Amino acid sequence: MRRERLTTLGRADAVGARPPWRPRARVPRPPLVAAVVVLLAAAAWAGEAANLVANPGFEKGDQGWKTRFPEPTETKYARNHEWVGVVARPDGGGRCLRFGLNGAVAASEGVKAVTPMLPIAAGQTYEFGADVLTRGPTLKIFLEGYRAEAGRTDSGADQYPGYRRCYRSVIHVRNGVGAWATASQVAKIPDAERYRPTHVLLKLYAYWPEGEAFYDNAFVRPVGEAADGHGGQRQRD
Ligand SMILES: [Ca+2]
Repeated sequence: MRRERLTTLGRADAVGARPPWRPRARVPRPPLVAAVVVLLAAAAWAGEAANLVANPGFEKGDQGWKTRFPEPTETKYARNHEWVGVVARPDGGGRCLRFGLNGAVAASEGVKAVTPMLPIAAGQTYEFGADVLTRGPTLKIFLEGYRAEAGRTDSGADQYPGYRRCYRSVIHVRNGVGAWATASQVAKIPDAERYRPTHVLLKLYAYWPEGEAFYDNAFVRPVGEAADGHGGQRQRD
């Protein structure tokens, strides 16, 4: 009895009959869905391509990140790399940067990881930041701007041969305590030529109090033509 009923229904479908509960006139969905999928894919591609930071999620370990500071002017950070590691994310899902700060380090120089020089375009506004998680230490994220300038030979302590530091924007991270959060800020890149950086560095930093802190998915990306931003300051040196 039951089998016969199912067979009958199947045959009805096969010849195109519609069950009464299915609306007859319906907007065809596949093209719409396809368009949305294409848009999402394009957005994902654009976002990934736009990030100036290489290895932003630490899936390649600390490749592309400076954690060792052997320069004579960086003696405070001579052991910096000992407090930095790339570990499995505490919540799973890939790897992340871990800072482990003891009391002495937390109370003095803190711990940092820095990108290489990232060339930026004039007339663009940039947003920067990272996913953050702290179990104690205070976090700060710096976007530091430099201009190529021949004759500069200083090295270490945020100085790089061939560059003059001319700009800095800081995120005083207040979220990410005990749970992952995203900290980000739009940097108002100066227009005046003297202060306009040709390159930026992203610096992830942690200090007092002691404990461990994590960074993942760091980014510096253009978000449009130069407009109102905040959080930046011109800097002389
Ligand atoms: Ca990651």
